[in-house]
Amino acid sequence: MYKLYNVKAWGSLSIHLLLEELGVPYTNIWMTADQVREPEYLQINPLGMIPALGLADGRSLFESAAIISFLVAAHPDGGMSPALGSNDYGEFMSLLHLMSTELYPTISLASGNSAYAETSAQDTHIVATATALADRYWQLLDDRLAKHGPWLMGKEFSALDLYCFMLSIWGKPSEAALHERFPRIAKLAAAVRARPKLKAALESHGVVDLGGYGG
Ligand SMILES: N[C@@H](CCC(=O)N[C@@H](CS)C(=O)NCC(=O)O)C(=O)O
Repeated sequence: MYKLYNVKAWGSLSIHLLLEELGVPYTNIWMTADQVREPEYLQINPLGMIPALGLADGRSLFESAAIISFLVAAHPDGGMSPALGSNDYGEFMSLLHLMSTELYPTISLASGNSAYAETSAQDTHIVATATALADRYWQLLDDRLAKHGPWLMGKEFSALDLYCFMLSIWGKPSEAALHERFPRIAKLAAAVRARPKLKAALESHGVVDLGGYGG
């Protein structure tokens, strides 16, 4: 059985929602920020970050996009990605990596979160650059939804939409402000929130309502 190392409204939210959509059994391990920063947790995720996914053989996976790629491949009948190896899957991977390697760090830098806190606090130029880059990526995603929506993979809901939702709740200066500027992201977030399978998990992270994360 999987073990999900989980902090409320942190990067594990997307994995938590994906496990719920897939309907696979897992043990949920709620962590505090302090526990994540304990040296013992480095055995689970050497980066000292959330998320991490423990496997039945004792190993653990880290990096959110890697965990998502693993889960959709390990549970291909779960319907949370296009068919593995198809061109659509290639497109799915491009968008997943755009969000995880470009958008996620720019959001973290712009908000001074996590490993970036010191850099962001010291360098206002970096914060401005990260904010502008994040806007550019949000626009790209919003434009794609306008053209090919309602979901990032068109008519097919997928793990990408859960990931995009997670990033959107961290919108600055608030989630509502992000929604005003990017209306298709707002629509996607509302549609994710309306999915019956996700009700309990969304409640447990305190993100049922717009701005639940504090923005
Ligand atoms: N590249 C990592 C980024 C994960 C990340 O930034 N996680 C943040 C929470 S959203 C974290 O665990 N920060 C550790 C801390 O603030 O101590 C991934 O995609 O998994």
